[in-house]
Amino acid sequence: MTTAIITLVRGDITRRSADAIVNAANSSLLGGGGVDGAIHRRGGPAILADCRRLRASHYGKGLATGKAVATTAGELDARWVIHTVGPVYSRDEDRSELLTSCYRESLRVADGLGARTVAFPAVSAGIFGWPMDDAARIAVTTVRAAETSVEEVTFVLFDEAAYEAFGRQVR
Ligand code: AR6
Repeated sequence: MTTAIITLVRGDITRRSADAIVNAANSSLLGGGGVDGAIHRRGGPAILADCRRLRASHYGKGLATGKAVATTAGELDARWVIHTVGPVYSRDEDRSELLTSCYRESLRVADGLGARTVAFPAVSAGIFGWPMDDAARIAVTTVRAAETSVEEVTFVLFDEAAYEAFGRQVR
């Protein structure tokens, strides 16, 4: 176990090749908008079928915020999708520990699978409303500190503002 190299790219995570692609899911695991919708659209029905099996077995109540679980990657150029549920941003309550947990738990799942390359989106920084600069700080700090067998973590940032926010953290 060591630490992973961090790289940043701008683009669509569903077009990336990696051992594992992380999905910013919701607790239902049954799909949604944003990157979740894109992953299920491009990955095809095998991912949803796996998610339904998880709901029918160990995850009857869904996946808790801050946790992560893997499924097939379907038609994506990856072996696994790791679904993690980010916290909804709140001005009144500090939920950063839950966002930290998403990155830590996703890497723990990746280690269990033997994944060497993992691609992450900016979890919680879209529909869930987390301010991008803070989301980037938590993402980069957590991955930097993680003891993992994953060799390379790529943050795949959808737009220029996200790419720049992550860029400020890795400099
Ligand atoms: N590739 C990379 N990044 C993307 C892509 C893509 N194809 N599409 C969007 N993003 P979001 P959240 C960026 O909303 O905030 C869903 O309904 C996006 O610009 O996907 O964690 C789930 O089911 C933003 O920077 O995830 C949940 O209900 C980042 O990915 C909820 O949204 C995360 O935005 C999760 O919200």
